[in-house]
Amino acid sequence: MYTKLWLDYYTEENGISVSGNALEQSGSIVDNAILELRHCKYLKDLNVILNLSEDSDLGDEGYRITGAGKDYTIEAHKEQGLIYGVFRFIALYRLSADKTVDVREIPASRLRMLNHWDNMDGSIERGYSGNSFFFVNNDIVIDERTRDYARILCSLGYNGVVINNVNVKAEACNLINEKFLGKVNELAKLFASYGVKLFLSLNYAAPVEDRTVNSADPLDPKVISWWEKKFDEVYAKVPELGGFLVKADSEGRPGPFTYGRNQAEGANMLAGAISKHGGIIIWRCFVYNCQQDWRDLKTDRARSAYDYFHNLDGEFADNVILQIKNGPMDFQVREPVTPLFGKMPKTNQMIEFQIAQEYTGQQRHVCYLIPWFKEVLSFETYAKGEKPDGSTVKDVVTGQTFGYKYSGMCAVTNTGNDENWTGHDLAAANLYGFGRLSFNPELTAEEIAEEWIKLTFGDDDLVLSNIRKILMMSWPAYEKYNAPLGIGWMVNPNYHYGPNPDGYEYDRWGTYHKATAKTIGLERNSDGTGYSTLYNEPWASLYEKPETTPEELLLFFHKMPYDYKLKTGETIIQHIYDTHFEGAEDVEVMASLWRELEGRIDTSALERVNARFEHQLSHSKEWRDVINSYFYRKTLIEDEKGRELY
Ligand code: GCV
Repeated sequence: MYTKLWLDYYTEENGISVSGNALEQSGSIVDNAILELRHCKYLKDLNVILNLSEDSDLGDEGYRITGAGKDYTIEAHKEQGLIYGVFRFIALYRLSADKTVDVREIPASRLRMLNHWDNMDGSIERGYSGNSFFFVNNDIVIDERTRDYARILCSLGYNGVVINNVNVKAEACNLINEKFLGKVNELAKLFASYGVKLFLSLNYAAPVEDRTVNSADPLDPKVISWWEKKFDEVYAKVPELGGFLVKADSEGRPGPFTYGRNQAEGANMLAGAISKHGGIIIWRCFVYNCQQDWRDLKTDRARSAYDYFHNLDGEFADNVILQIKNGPMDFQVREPVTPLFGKMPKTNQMIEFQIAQEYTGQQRHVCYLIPWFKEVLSFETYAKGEKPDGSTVKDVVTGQTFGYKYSGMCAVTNTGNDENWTGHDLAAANLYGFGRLSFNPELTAEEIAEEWIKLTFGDDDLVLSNIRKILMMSWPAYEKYNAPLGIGWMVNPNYHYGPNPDGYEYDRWGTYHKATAKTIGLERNSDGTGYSTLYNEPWASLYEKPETTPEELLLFFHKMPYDYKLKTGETIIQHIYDTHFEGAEDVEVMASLWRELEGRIDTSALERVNARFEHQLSHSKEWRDVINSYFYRKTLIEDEKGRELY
C-alpha cells in the first residue's frame, strides 16, 4: 500500500464529457490524459475540449488552458504538452476559488529530470525512504506503483528520469544487455505514455567488463565501434530511450583519465556513437581527487570541476550536456554556487540539485529545499560583464544566456518504496517543488509550498498557514544548527548523518575546516587556493576579502579569528553559539505548529510527522550541543549570554 500524494483523486467515471480534435489521433498519451479527466473525483459533469492546435509557439510541451463554470479547453501543439496541460488543469481547478482558468505555460527548461541512485539489488545509495520501487533482487519491477510514479512526474511537468545509480556496478551493468532490454523498453514506453523520457546511467568501462575489448580508451577505434554496436542493439530494443548519464573519473568510477584522455574526449566518443539514434549523453562534472594529501595546501576540492572542465569549453559535442552540482563541494546546507555556471558559453550545461536529503537531515528532519534552490538560481554569474544581463544561473541553465541546444535542471530524487514515497511526509514538498520550479523557475518558494499543501492536505486555513510556516523556516533552522557560516562537512563520515566536527578533518576527502584555538576556515582567495578568482567580476573581488564576502559563506572563503565581528556586531564565536541555540528552538516551534493540526489532517500522516519531529527535536539539540561544545573547548570563550556549554 502507498499514498497517491497529490494525485489521490481516482474515482468511478465522473460524468465528464471529453471532446476535441486530439481524440482523433488517440494514442497512449491522449488515452492517459482522458483517463485522468474521467476519473478525477474533483471534476463533475464538466465539458472539456482537448485540442491539438497549430500554435507552434507552444512547442512540444506547452499548453493553454481556458474556461470557467462547466466548460474548459486544453490546447497544446503536441500530445506531450496536452497531458501536462491536463494534469495542470486538474490542479488549477482544485486550487481556484471561482473555477476560472486562463493560463498559457511553456516550460522554461528543456530538461527537467530526476536522477535515481537506485541499485538493482533494491538498495538506494543515499536513499531515506525505503528501497527501490524500480528494482528488487536484481530484477526490474513494473507494477501499479510504476504507473503512479509516471503520473506523479507528468503532473509536475518532469520530462526525464534516470532510473539507476550513477555508480553503475554489478547487475546494473546488464541494463544495456539483452537480459534486461525487454523490460527497459516496457518501462520506457510506460514513461513515454506520460511524456517522460527514460534514461540509464552508464558504466564508462563497459567494453572492459564485457571482456571483448580490453580497453575503454575513447580514441581506440575498437572501443568506438564497440559502443556503436552497443547503442544499435540498445536502440533497436528501446527506441524511446532518452540517452545516458555518466559519472566518470569520480570516486573510483572509471573514465577517460585512465587512458590519458580528457573529459571531452570521453564524452564525445559516447556522444558520437549515440547521435544517429537521437540520444544524448549527460556527463557529470563531479570529478575530483578523493585521495587528497592534507599537506598539499594548493589542491582545493572546490576548484576541481572548474579545473577539469573550464578549458574544454567548445570541445564538447552538441549532444553532450554537462551536469554540474549546484555547489563546488557536495550538496551541503550552504555552499557558494559552482563557478562553472556562466563560464562555458559554448558547452551545454544543466544544474544538479539533490532533493534526497543526504546532508540536510536525511528525510528525518524537515528541510524544504526550494528556498535554497531559488537562491542558487537567482545567483548572478555576470557572464556578460559587470552589469547583470540575462545571466543568472537560472538564465544559464534554461539556455537563455548562451542559447544552449540542451540545458535544464535535475535533482537526485528522494523517493523510495515507503508508504508515503519520501519517508518524511513533508519531504514530498521537495519532490513537488523541484518539478514545479524546473518548469517555472519564476515561482516563489511560498507559492509552490501553498500549492503543494492545498493539493495534499486540503484548504483548511490553519493547515495551510502552519505547514507553510514550518516549510519556510525549516531550511534556515537546519542551517543554524548545522556547521556554521558555510564551512560544511561537520557530519559523520560515510553515512553523513549527525554531528561530528572533526569527522572529515583528518580524512582523505579534501573537506577541511582547519579549526584551531584561534582561527577557523581555509583561505580560498588569491593568497590561498585561488578559488575565489574563478568567478567573474565583481564576485572575484568581493570574495577576495572577508569584509565583502557574503557572511553566510565567510568561513568557506576565509580563515578567520573567532573574535572577528560580523555585521550584526556579534563575534563569529558568539554567532555560532546563538545560531545553534536558535536552530534547536526553531524545531520546537515547528513541532508545536504541527501538533496544532490534530483533527484537521489525516491521522496517519499526523502521527508519522509527529514521530519525525520527536526525533528532530532531540537530534537538533545533539547538533547544538556537539557543535557548541566543540568550539567552546577549542576556544575556551564563554557564551556572552551565559547559557550552558559542555
Ligand atoms: C552516487 C556524494 C555521495 C555519493 C554519490 C556522489 C555522487 O559523494 O556521498 O553517494 O554517489 O556524491 O554524486 O556521485
